[in-house]
Amino acid sequence: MTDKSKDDELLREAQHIAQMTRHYVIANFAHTLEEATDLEVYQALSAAVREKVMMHWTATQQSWAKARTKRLYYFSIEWLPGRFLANNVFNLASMDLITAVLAILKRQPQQIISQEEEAALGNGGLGRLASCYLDALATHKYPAIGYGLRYQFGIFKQQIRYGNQLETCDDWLITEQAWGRQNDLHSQYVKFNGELITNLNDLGEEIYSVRNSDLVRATAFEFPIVGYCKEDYSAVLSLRLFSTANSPTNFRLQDFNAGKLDSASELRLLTDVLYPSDLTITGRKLRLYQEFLLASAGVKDLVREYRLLHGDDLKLLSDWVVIHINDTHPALAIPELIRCLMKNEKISWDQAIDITLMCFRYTNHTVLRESLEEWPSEMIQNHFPVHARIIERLNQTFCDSIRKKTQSEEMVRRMTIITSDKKVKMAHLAAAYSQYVNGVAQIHSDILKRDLFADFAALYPNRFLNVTNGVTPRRFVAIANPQLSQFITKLLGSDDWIHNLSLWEGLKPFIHDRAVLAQLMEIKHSNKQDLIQFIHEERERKEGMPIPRERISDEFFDGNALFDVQIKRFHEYKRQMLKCLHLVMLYFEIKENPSTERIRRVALFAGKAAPSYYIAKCVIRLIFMLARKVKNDPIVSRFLRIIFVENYNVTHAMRIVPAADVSDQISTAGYEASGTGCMKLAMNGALTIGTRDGANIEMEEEVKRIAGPEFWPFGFGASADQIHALEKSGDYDPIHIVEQHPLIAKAMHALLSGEFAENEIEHQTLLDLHDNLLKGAYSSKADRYFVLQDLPSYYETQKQVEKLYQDKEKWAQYSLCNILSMGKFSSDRSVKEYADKVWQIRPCPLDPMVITKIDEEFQSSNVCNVPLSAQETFLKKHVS
Ligand code: 26V
Repeated sequence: MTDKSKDDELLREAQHIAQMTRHYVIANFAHTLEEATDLEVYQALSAAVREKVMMHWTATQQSWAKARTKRLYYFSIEWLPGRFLANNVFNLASMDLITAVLAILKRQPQQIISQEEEAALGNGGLGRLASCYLDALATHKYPAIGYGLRYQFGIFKQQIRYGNQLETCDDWLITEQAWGRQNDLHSQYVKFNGELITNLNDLGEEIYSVRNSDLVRATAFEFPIVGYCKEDYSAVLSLRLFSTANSPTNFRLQDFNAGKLDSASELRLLTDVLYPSDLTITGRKLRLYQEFLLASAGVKDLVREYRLLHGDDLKLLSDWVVIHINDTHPALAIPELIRCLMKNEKISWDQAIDITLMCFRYTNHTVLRESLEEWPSEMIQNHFPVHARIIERLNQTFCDSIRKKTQSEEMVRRMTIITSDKKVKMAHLAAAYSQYVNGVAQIHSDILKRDLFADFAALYPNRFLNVTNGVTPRRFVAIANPQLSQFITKLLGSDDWIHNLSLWEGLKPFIHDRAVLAQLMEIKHSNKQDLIQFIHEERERKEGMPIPRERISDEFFDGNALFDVQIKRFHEYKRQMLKCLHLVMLYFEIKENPSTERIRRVALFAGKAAPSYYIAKCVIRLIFMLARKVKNDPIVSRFLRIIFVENYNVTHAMRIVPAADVSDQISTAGYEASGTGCMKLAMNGALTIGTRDGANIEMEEEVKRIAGPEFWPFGFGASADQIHALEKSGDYDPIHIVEQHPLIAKAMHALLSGEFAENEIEHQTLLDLHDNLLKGAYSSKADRYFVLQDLPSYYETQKQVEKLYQDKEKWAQYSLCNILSMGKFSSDRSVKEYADKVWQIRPCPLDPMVITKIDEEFQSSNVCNVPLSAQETFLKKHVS
């Protein structure tokens, strides 16, 4: 197609969607377009786009049913899909379409798109990864379904008041939902509580059921996940989220009548809140209920779907079904599947175990001991007696097999699913009954085999794999950074990279092209301006009054500075504290030598701390104090600014990432399983200052392999092995480091003296941070995460950063070399690896006959199908 006819087609489609939008504004809101609010236009436009999505969705589901292919069921208790409208339009057509539609409707695209509350149904990396994978699965037409929970309140909204993190409710459902809709075909009843009943089946084996249980209705809501596809029909997958909120069945009227209000609503509230922590959850009944709800409703739904497609013989389940559990949170799906299988009289215990083992796969996402789930078996017994009994038997069977294999009681003791103090180790349950177990970066997978699953790996060496994480280049490059995308497309002569990121290597010939490098820096500068604009708008919205743009712009040196960003959850192991101490050191350095030539730097932080994580909240408060100090200092503020962007979420990431020059990936080596922000930032041209941890290691390998060794210049700090050795020896003494480095001593002393504090509470915060590093708090050791150990080398490496940044052209060259080496970190590569090595599933194209039939049926009944001649008249009138 020529450019001209492409443009014509785009305009025609834009006109059609604009027409539908007008129609929906009147039909749904009783407003004409002129009267309609931005929210109404957003809703109506979503409804119009949704029609096309629905056609593709129908075509996908019918094609896959017809082809009878094996399907992936991806269970995750967290999902972070981000806003849908723009993503769906981009993946179906192009961003230009939305721009054209809104030009016809005379509305500002950003104003309309930002009406959508993002579905923030996760804490961080694990939830966002699941969403990146669903995007890639859809793009490459893999038959897959996502299961999760539809929390009424997602992760809390974060506000910073005088340095305090305040958490408020994320009421994302307050407006009518444009994308997620109830679909009762998939709703399920799930049984909680009650008494165990044991019977024998036809084979004379025990089967279990329950009496006097609570019947809970899990209502299914479905979100369409649209794959990227330009030439053809996009595949559209379902993200199926269960909720207990809407069903009247879940209300206990008798309890209400007896005045027991809490108990009356208990079941309706199960899916009210996402647990806002990725640390420990000790003995929270509600959390266990949520996990069970997801596991049971999901398994029941997939078994129902299987019967529909393949009949009642569940022995063949693993030919058609693969179940992935994203961390251990959905691991109760294992006993739930056993229960479903054994209900069928012809399946024995041993067969049920074989089938289950063939169906399940498990990804581990953390080595932090406190994040590994253990549930008291008494709790499982009290609420899920059938599953408790099945887990007991699973443990028995598993321990017997270990005993047989090793003749070692010690091995049995170490590998048992139920410990001697009666805790169920969910990681052991998942590892014992999954065909494959994987970590999320090579180093993490190695550590799993060495530590957490050492015994398992010794006995089942083929079970353990690595699949390094990846992120979607659609959302995080093509949509978030349109200028860079267009530039890359122009250089490569094609936009195929959007679904095949390895093509980026083709940018190599440009690394010495001065015009290209200059343009790359211009794009970065323009993205910084966009970020400033965005923050300005957010700030105005928050304060409810106009703020002079210059004031915000000035906080960012008008974008004429190095943007050094650390954006991620606040955790001690992620070491935001390390970056803070570096900023304190810079502060003193500048104060002492104000006349030294140096670069200007904006240090930008964003991220949430778990509400109960005291030290993490102290670090946020420290950032607030430092930002204030620097801003008010006439000398230091000439070179340094510190910014905290509140309420970090997917939408914010999409704004900050394209503007970053430096990406801080500074975890204690061995602790960050992979990290994914590191990939997004590097794809958008930021240079990584990072420890040799998680995916950083593989990013380094790729940059060195593809671009050359000099292009990964800012690695620093102790390796995972060195940290491991320090931990084992117990020799680490942070005070020794302070004594050796006068500037570090000065920074630490500033915490003690309260130099950055303006009141007693602030001073106490600084003291607590100081003591956490030098004395240790509660039962933990001083500086558990080796912040001071790596500070000198971070400080030196940041000097290298400053030096390189002085040579803008060279910096641009490094940036381009990093970009072009990131092909491996696309979620498309990860998903293909999973499909081949872990899931054994294949892409399944949409069936042309199905498409034709749906197209015809849809077009013949489409009320907004305006005749071509009328379209053209309309076009002439409205688009100049
Ligand atoms: C643990 C728990 C414990 C119980 C309470 C609720 C809860 C919620 C989540 C978690 C596990 C969080 C694990 C996680 O998010 N890990 C991150 O996964 C990313 C994707 O693989 C990876 O890039 C990050 O390095 C890893 O920290």
